[in-house]
Amino acid sequence: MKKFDKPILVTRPYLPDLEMFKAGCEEIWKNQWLTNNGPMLNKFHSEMANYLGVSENNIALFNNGTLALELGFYAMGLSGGEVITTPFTFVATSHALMRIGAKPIFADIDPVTMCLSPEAAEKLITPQTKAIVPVHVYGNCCDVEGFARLGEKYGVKIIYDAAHAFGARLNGKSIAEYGDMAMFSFHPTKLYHSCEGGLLVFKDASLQQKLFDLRNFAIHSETECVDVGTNAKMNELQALMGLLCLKDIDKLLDWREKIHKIYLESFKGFEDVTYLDLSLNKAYCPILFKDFNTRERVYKDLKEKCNVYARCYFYPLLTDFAPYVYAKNTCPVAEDIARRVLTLPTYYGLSENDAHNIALNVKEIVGK
Ligand code: T4K
Repeated sequence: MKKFDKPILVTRPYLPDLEMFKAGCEEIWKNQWLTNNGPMLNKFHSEMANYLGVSENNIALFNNGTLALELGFYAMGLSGGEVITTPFTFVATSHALMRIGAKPIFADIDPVTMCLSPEAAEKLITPQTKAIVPVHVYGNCCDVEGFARLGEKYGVKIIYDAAHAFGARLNGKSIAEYGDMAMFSFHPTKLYHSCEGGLLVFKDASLQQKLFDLRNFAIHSETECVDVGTNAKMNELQALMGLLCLKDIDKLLDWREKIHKIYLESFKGFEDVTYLDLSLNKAYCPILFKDFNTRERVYKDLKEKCNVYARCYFYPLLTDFAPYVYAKNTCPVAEDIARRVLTLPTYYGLSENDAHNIALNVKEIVGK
C-alpha cells in the first residue's frame, strides 16, 4: 500500500498566475473601488455571460453560492410554499429554502445518476408545490427533460442547484440553460472558483433588477429600499479571481477529465467498486462500495494508512440532520447510496500517478 509523504486532500483550489493576480490588484488599487458593483465585477459579469453563451441580462453574480440560491428562491416567489428537492446534497440546498420560509419536501433519487428522480418528485406534487429543486450532484446530469415535463404539466418552477456543474455542457449548450433558473457555486473547493462566489442564470430577464436589488439590501436608489434584501455582493478581489480562473477553465476541465479516466480505468472489472462515467464536467469522483462497513473501512484506512483524505459526500443525508428529521427514512435509495459512497481526490495538480496509486490503495483495502 502506498503511503503518501504529504496529505492528499479530497480537493485543492486552483491558483491562477500570481503575477496576473498582482497586475489585477494594481488595477483595483488605481480604481480605489473594492465592492458594490465595481468595474472588475462588471467585467466579470460580461465575460461570464459570454463564456456561458447567454445574455448579460439573464445572469447575476453573488458573494457565495448559498446566498445566490437563497435570493434566487426568494425572487422566484417560493416563500410560504412547498418545494420538492433531494436529500442527497450539501445542506446549503435545503437551508436556502428554509431560510426564505419555503418547506423542503424530500423525494428519492435515481439509483444510477444519484440525482432527484422526476418520478419520485411527481408523486409528491400538491397544490402547495411552488417549485422543484433538483441538484446536478457531482456534475451528474439530472433528467432535464423529465423535469421540464413536470414544470409544464403542473406549472411549477424548475430551479437547478448546479453548484457542482460549472463548465458542464449538454446537447451543445451550457447546462445553465436548462430550467427556469440554475445556481453555480464558485467556492474554492469547486473545479472553478472566485475565492467564494455564486452565479444565478435565469430565463426571465425581468428577475435581474430584483436580484441586483436583493443582493444590495434591496436598496434600489439613494432614497428607496424596496424589500428586505441582504448583503450578497461579490467584491472586486473575488471578481478578479473569477476572471483569471475563467481564462484557464479549459485547462481545469481537461485535468479533471484526465484524473477521471485514471479512476475509470483502474476500477474497470473490479466488482467491489462501482465508478461510473456520469459526470459531465468530472467535478467529483464518487465511488460506490457494496456495503457501509467497507466504505467506512476504506475511508479510515485511506486516511490513517495512506495519508489520503477522501470524503463521504453526501453522508449523512439531509433527512438525518436536525432541521429535516421530519422526513427521516422517506428516501430509501438515497439512504442506501449515502452509506456506500466515497468521493476520491480530484483537482488540478493531482498527478495521474497519484490517482492511480489512490485507486490501487482502495482496491487493496477492499480486498483485505
Ligand atoms: N449546493 C451544493 C450542492 C453544494 O455542494 C454547495 C457547496 C452549495 C450549494 C453552496 O455553495 P457555496 O455557498 O459553498 O458557494 C465544501 C464547501 O465549503 C462547499 O462549498 C461545498 N458545497 C461542499 C460540498 O464542500 P466542506 O465542509 O467539505 O469544506 P472543507 O473546508 O472541509 O474543504 C474540503 C477540502 O478542501 C479539505 O480537504 C480542505 C480543502 N481545501 C479547502 C479550502 C476551502 C483547501 O485545500 N483549500 C481551501 O481553500 O464543504
